[in-house]
Amino acid sequence: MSEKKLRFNSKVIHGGQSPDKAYGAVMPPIYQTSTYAQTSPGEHMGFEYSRSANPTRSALENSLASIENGKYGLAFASGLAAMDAVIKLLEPGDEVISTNDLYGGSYRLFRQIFEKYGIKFHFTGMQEVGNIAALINPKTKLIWVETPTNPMMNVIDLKAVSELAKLNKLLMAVDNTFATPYLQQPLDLGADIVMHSATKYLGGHSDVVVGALVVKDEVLAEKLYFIQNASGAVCGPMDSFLVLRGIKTLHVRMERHCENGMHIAKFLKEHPKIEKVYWPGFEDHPNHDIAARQMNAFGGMISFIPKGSNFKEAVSIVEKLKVFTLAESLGGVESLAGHPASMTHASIPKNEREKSGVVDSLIRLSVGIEDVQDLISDLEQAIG
Ligand code: P1T
Repeated sequence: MSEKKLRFNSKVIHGGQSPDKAYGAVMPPIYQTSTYAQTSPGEHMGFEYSRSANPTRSALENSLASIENGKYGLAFASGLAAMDAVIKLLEPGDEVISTNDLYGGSYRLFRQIFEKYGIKFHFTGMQEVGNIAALINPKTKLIWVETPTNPMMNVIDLKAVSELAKLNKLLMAVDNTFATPYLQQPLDLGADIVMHSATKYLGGHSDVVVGALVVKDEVLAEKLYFIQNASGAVCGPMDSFLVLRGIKTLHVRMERHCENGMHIAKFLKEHPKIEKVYWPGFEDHPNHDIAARQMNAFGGMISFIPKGSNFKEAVSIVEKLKVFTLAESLGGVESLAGHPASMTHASIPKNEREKSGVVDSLIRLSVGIEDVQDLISDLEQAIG
């Protein structure tokens, strides 16, 4: 059956894959090699040097392209390395419009690395597409979207943003880390580039740091491949293997992440000591309609604020958790809790971060796939 006809739950297993050419291995071997023998200069079996290409990484890149409904996948050493490659498409003087509520490391990359090279970044609440339109000028080249946002769980209308991008001939990139292609497929909604921290749900087991890009356009793919090879922040063969293995269970893991996430979000919302819960599945979430339209379910990421809480009290809750692990990162099978103001978003100046809602009392949960009753009991004892 042609690959195009496969449904998502089959693509995660078979998409872009074929048995290894040497011995028919069903899983691609970990080609732990830097180089490949040549019979004469330039005569080889398709691989020359593992920065340029490696068979295990190619297997992952083909899988990524398939599950995101793209044509070309590129795997990097981290999510930030993948983002770095996208920004390197730009020239000094170019401008980027980005979500104002995004992963702290993405903000740091933009402001502290690329601004030095003359690229200007604007940050705005993209839930209002008009806010983006107001910032577009002749220097604008790229719209960088993260949805749902980390950690405020705002949802941005990808179709509306892509229409705006096309009208103004701008590139549009979407960080699809929180949703994964199981929940939303940005290329189908008009985005040019999908980016992942594959460290998270795609890998799914908190055992690698990997990044990914997927595109449909051949010219754009060539430009990104040039940067991947010329800058060199590639994903290694062992990590490629681990992410590829993770992707094969993405659909079953995501189903449970979403189900557990819904139960935890409802539990927190009804809890008398909780002030506010940020989860796009609630009908009173300001972007619920868009989320219901562009996502297949609402995911396992939740942020919340305990009532009358401050920095110290929020920290004391996360310290008391026993089944949830207090840690950076998200998207693994195990539940994690984080305190964005002092952890993932500490690199954003306090006044900037608070403007988008990342206050000192905010707690972020990555709901894993454990028994949900154990997770609820853990939150109950920590909240008190
Ligand atoms: O950590 P790395 O693989 O380089 O990916 C960076 C990144 C990019 N985009 C989003 C939405 C992310 O959440 C991340 C990494 N985030 C965390 C480590 C975190 O705990 O939020």
